[in-house]
Amino acid sequence: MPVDATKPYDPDNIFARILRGEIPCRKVYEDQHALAFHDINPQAPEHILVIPKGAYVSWDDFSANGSEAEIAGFVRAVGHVAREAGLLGSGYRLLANTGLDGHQEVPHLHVHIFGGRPLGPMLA
Ligand code: IU
Repeated sequence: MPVDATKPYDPDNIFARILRGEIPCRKVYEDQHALAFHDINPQAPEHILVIPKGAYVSWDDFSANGSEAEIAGFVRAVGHVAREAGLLGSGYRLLANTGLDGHQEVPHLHVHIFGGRPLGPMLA
């Protein structure tokens, strides 16, 4: 079920629990600002989620309330993960589903990295 991204952050959402180590994930990368792990239900040969370590519901929340260091660190982490996954040559797609119409299911900001096959035109 999609979530309302204007609601306050829920500290018990599944990605918050992954960040606290309460639930395992297949980790790809971690630094001070970000954690990246394989999506549990991959939609492409490479399907990685990158999440900020701070408590942000959406890109909107993050861009409005995140510090410069958090934002820069997160953006750099997304690029680093895509590069380390070897996707630069063939290309890839970044996606951040947001709120009800965006069909965001987990209310902690996450960027999907899809790659490893031709992805076709953007879905609307
Ligand atoms: P969305 O952007 O919020 O719609 O997508 C949430 C993604 O999180 C989706 O691709 C799920 O497969 C993925 N996911 C996960 O990797 N691990 C989990 O425990 C849960 C969801 I719940």
